[in-house]
Parts: sequence; C-alpha cells; structure tokens
Amino acid sequence: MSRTWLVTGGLGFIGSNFIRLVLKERADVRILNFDAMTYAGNPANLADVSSDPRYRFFKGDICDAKAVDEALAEPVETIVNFAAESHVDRSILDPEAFLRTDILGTHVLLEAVRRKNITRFLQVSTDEVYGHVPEGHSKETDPLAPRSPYSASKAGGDLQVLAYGSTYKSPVLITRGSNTYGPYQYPEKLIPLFVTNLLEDKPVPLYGDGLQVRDWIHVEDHARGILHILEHGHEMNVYNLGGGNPRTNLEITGLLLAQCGRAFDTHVRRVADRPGHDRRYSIDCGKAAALGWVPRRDFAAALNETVGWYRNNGQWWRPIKSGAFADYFKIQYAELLR
Ligand code: NAD
Ligand code: TDX
Repeated sequence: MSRTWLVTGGLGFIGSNFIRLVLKERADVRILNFDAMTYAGNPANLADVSSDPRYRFFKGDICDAKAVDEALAEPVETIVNFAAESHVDRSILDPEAFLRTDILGTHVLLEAVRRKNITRFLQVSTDEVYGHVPEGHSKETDPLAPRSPYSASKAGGDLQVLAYGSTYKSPVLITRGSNTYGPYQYPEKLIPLFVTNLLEDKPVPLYGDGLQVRDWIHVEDHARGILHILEHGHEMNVYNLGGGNPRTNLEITGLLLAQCGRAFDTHVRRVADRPGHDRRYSIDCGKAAALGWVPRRDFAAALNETVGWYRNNGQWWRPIKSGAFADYFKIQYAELLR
C-alpha cells in the first residue's frame, strides 16, 4: 500500500533535496509537491525526478485555503511544511511577505490538518528563533527571542503549530535546523553567493567584522534529520538539527577563497553590517541524537564537494544570477559595495 506525503515548498533548496531523498529511500511513499513557485522555487531543482510516477507537482500558495483543499482532495497521510520566505536580508527589505507565508500560510495548513484526516504535520523551522546566543547551546525548551522579521515570522509559525497541538490535539512536530549548505541553494545565501561570485571572479560582501558564528549542516544531513524526526519523533515535540560545525563567516570566507583560488585582498569587500545581525547561533542536538539521528557529513569534505557542484553546474546558477536575482543584488548590495 502506498501512502502520500504532501511536501510544501518542495521546489526550494532543502525541500527538493528532501523529496529526492524520500523518493530514493522510501519506495512506498508518493510525493505531492505543493509550491507557489516564488523566485526561490525552481523546477530545475527536481528535473531529475519530474517523470517519476511517485512524484507529482501542484502549483499553489499555502496561504490559499482553496488551493490547499484542492491538493488534499486525494488522501494525504502526512504534511511536511518547508514553504517559507527564507532569506533574512529580504525580510529586512520587505517583511510583509514573510508574515504572510511563514505565519498565515502555516495557519492555513494547520486548519487543513484539522479538517482532513492528516496523521502527521511536521513544521520545518530554524535555529534563528532562539535569537542571538552569546554562550552555550539553545535547547528546545529555551524561550524564543527572534530578532529579524524572518525569525520572528518563523517563531510565529512555530507557536501556532504548538498551539494547534495543545488546543485541537493536532498531530504536530517541529524541527529547528541550523545554517544549511549544499547543491541547489539559491545564490542569495552566504555560501552559494560567495562561491558563485568567486567563480565569476567578482568580489564578495562580508558583513561587519565577519566574526559572527553559524553552525553549518549539509543539506543531506538536514533532510535525513527531518525524515528521521518525521518517522520517529514524538507529537508536540521540537527537535534541534545542527551540523556541529560552528564557523565564523571569516573562516568560511577563507575556505571558499582557497577552494576557488582567489585572494582575500582582491576578492573580499568588508561592507556595513546587517541591521540587528545575530552574532552567534548554537543548538544542543542531544534530543534528536537520543532518537537516533546524528549528522554524518564531514564539513571540510562536504564543503569542498559543494564548491565542486557549483563549479560543475553553472547551467543551474548562471541563469538565476542573470535574471531577477540581478535586481535584488542591486537593491541589497549596490550601496554597500560602492
Ligand atoms: P527556499 O527559499 O530555498 O525555498 C522555499 C520554497 O518555498 C520555494 O520553493 C518557494 O517557491 C516556496 N514558497 C514560498 N512561499 C510559498 C507559499 N506562500 N506557498 C507555497 N510555496 C511557497 O528555502 P529553504 O532554504 O529550502 O528553506 C526551507 C525551509 O527550511 C524554510 O521553512 C526555512 O525557514 C527552513 N530553514 C532553512 C535553513 C537554511 O539554511 N536554508 C535553515 C534552517 C531552516
Ligand atoms: O552577503 C552576505 N554577507 C555576509 O556576511 C550574506 C548573504 C551573508 N553574510 C553573513 C550573514 C550571516 O552571519 O553570513 C551569515 C550567513 O548568512 P545567510 O546565508 O544569509 O544565513 P542566515 O542569515 O544565517 O540564515 C540562514 O540560516 C538559517 C538561512 O537563510 C535561514 O533560512 C535559516 O533559517
């Protein structure tokens, strides 16, 4: 007997990697990919599975209850919600889209879970909801203290998910992943932006002193973590999923320069800091580990492999960078780089 999982935001970076993993490793699962195709939703991310009979695409917005109902006309066992506006800098330029998708969209999906016979709803969230962590590691029970419109919207989504679990006994779980890297990441985020700029022989914009710390997880580890929690996690629980690779942005920049054969002096521009920039994120992943999940990828090797992927897949990122991305780059960076 096959079962159907509705995956929202499956044309984005982590969602597409998750779908590829599930199709490969869960032969009895059919995937219905529900995605609005925003600037970040790219059919090329799943071109290799688009003709798989267990994969179907439904173009729709998670804020649109009618479209969600239409997609749920066939029996769906599980919903995994990746759909979100996901870039902090864009949230600073224009917060409204974040409130809409990350809060209202989550609410619309939770209402659908109430109406339909959905047995599992997993919300894909982020370590950014804990806010800046000066020392130690955030636990799932720590208070939320988001400091950007993006992370505040994600926290709003998380709180609704837990409220539906308490109030309506909805079968919900949350994962909070750390900074993710790997193939098919839209080149607005630090690693793909810097790699593709360096490959194009362009400078990279390093915010502030570059000593901010992020914990990096490879997308395959993140996708495996989400699948593991979906299958083994307990309802009404939150699970942190971190890579265990804390690095300053300066360190990441140094590694990418070396791998692309460029020099700091010629290719790094130190620019004004991001407003409200969180200095450090760090999560305690003991709870997911106790359930049997640990990240597997070695950071140095996986970063190297990622740089290689962008080097060999210019046909994927070059059209993105010369399209609508160029307008965003101007708005976000022209003044900073002047
Ligand atoms: P992404 O920006 O690459 O992809 C988002 C996808 O959601 C796109 O395909 C887009 O078309 C779709 N989408 C956006 N608004 C929608 C709407 N209203 N209705 C339907 N689809 C919509 O994002 P990502 O980096 O793959 O992140 C996926 C999830 O993981 C997000 O919820 C994000 O908050 C979370 N997350 C990301 C990271 C990271 O480092 N990228 C880390 C932790 C958590
Ligand atoms: O041009 C840049 N220069 C720079 O110094 C960019 C784009 C980023 N940075 C810095 C800011 C951060 O300290 O690099 C770090 C990483 O930045 P992003 O890639 O924008 O990620 P971040 O803001 O940490 O958020 C990411 O991780 C958590 C994802 O975008 C979120 O979706 C996820 O929830």
